[in-house]
Amino acid sequence: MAQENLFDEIMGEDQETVSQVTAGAAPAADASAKTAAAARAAELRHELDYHAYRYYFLDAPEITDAAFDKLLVELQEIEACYPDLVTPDSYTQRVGGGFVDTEQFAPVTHMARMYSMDDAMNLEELDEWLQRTEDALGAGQVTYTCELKIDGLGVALTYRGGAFMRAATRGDGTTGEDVSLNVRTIRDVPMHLSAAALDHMGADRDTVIEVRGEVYMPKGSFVRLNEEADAEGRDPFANPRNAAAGSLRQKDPKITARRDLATFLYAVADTVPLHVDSQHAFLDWLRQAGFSVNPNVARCATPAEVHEFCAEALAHRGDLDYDIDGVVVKVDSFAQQDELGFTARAPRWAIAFKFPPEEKRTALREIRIQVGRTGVLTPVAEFDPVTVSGSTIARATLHNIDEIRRKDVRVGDTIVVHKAGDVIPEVVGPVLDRRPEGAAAYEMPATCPACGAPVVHEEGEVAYRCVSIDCPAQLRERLAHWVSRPCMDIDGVGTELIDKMVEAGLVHDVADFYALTVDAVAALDTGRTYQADNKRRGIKAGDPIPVGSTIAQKVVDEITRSKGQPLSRVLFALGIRHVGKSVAELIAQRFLNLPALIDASEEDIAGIEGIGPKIAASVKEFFAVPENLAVLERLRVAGVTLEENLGGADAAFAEEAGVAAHLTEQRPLEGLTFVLTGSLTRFTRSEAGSVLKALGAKVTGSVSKKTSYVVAGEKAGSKLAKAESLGVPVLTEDDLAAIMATGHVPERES
Ligand code: 3BA
Repeated sequence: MAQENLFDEIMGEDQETVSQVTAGAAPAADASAKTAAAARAAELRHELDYHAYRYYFLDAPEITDAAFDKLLVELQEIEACYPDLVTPDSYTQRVGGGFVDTEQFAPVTHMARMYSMDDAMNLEELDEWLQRTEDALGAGQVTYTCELKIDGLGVALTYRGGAFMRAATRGDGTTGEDVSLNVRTIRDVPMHLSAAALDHMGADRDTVIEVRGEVYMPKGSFVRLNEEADAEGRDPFANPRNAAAGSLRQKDPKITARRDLATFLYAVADTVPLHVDSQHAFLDWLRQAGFSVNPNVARCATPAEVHEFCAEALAHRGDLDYDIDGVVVKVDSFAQQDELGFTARAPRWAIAFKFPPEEKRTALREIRIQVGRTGVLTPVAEFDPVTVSGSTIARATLHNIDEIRRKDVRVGDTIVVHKAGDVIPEVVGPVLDRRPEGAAAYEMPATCPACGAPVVHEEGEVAYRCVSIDCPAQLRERLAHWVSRPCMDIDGVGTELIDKMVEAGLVHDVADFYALTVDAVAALDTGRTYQADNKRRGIKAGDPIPVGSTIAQKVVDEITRSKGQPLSRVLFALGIRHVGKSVAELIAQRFLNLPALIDASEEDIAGIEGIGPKIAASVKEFFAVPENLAVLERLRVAGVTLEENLGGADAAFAEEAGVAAHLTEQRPLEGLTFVLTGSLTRFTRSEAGSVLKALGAKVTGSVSKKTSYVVAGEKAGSKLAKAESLGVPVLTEDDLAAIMATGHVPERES
């Protein structure tokens, strides 16, 4: 269908080109020309709205794509000449920035609270709610509106005088995030509400309404998006809901525009001005106004009819092109809704009947053992691929032997799988009456499947461990952890390449990454082979394909770049037991550099707020191992930053703090060492530290003879005293501000 591309074209780059070409015409305009332009712009907007409405809602376009485009280009040209004629609701603004009232992702307070809904997890709980409702309002006196529960993201759309003004996520129900720029690109969101619907509510140009609903990604679009991700080597989304969330959170609305999101609306902040008296009449009003409203709605006069609707919905769940996770049952009459009112978190007049998570049967082929970076053996169920809740799964962790025994799953079993929280693949259990004869209970291996070393199972612990120090599987996981995004963030080095590096004997520990040469990486084979001969290059089909110098150069560049990562990331990347990302940050912020941390006592470490004795002991233990210290020394020699708060983040922060770019380039404080103490009023110590480092200074935690300056804020204590006793010059916060402005430490007559 040709028209499918209609809005893609509108949302392409062309729009900016048009504005640039015509922008120069503005000064020539006089007042009467502007009045005429304004009138024409209004006319064009009206026409565009009308044709978009015919196209999207009536599915009966009257004009061709090209004709629509022509109208749009004309409007764009007018708006380019008279930027103040641009309105946020203009169809020309479906992509792009520069809006008056909206700032992407800024907090938005909803007109009225967006409540939650109480859940009924099974039919019994649904019946309890129905019973309670009938008791309160009179048996047989209640009509219910049943809606499908769309598994999307709650949003609120605000219109002023019938024109789109803003969109926000639900957030915590009181405050959400401004997602106007992204929502504007969703094709079924009307930029103007129909005149009929506005008339019905007696709206004038100042009337504000806030309608609510769900943004979702159709399953088909989700599958296409993931195929694309696969082809481009990006991580796929786990499910349509995550894909929709990711798309809505895009910084670049052009990307959102290509994501094919859609909406269903079902609520409003304030029903009073609408002149409707029931949920079903309200849904009609929404439809008339131009919103997408889910067509699968039923009015049910009895609890039995509600049951029937739920059964139907469950049966047809798989036929829909969007995910649903239940049915929402609402008391239809607004008067009766008012009678029931709200609890602290949810209306009493509505209930979400949640479907049990979708389950599938499949065959358990193998229980494979994964060796983690600390040597823990984790059993993983490998089963025939099945599609569950919109995506294909083929494996799920079984966590540990206790879990396997509890579930009693055996290789060869027919098993039931589902997605926990609709996301994480999980084995529910075996289908016992289909168990093949002779299927044996699973036992953990006695030796490590990766290195053959004996497996240790400590009394009272569930974990089985490979304690070999040169287990290749542990090494691989440790190396993979080192390069991962939250650690050293070395892009382009994945487990496959790591395996090749280890196999080739290039990498035995994390420090070896920093000795890799482009030539050595380029010569590694990718594990793939050439499909055809290439005489000129002396290649025969079946020859292994090497990594090649282009990719090798990128890999080496990335590794070099990672030397600038701060100490906190290094600490996390080292894989010290009990040291996760946030613990690593606390430690790094306290000691600021590695020597200080190595020198620290267990008590010093345990003295950090948020860090207990178990962690402190583990850290000390790590630094007590000579091999670990040797690796750290090699990292230092290679040039890895073993200090906190260095690198790009500092320059970025300095820029934000108003430090001139040429200063961060010149690094005028190179060679100077600063210590910050006491509390500053204009910035935090860590912010001030960032700026000083961006200017080339070293910032440390303790005062010594080598300290060039101490910056003392309010309530500076022992460090100030020490500076004075050593004769280290002391600066004030004002001096710091002067340094930020000039790059120089102010001269002082003493
Ligand atoms: N109806 C979600 N809340 C819904 C208006 C109430 C409500 C929902 C609904 C509170 C769906 C909670 C978040 C929220 C707008 C508050 C629906 C769906 N009705 N059909 C009763 O399809 N997911 N969610 N959204 N206000």
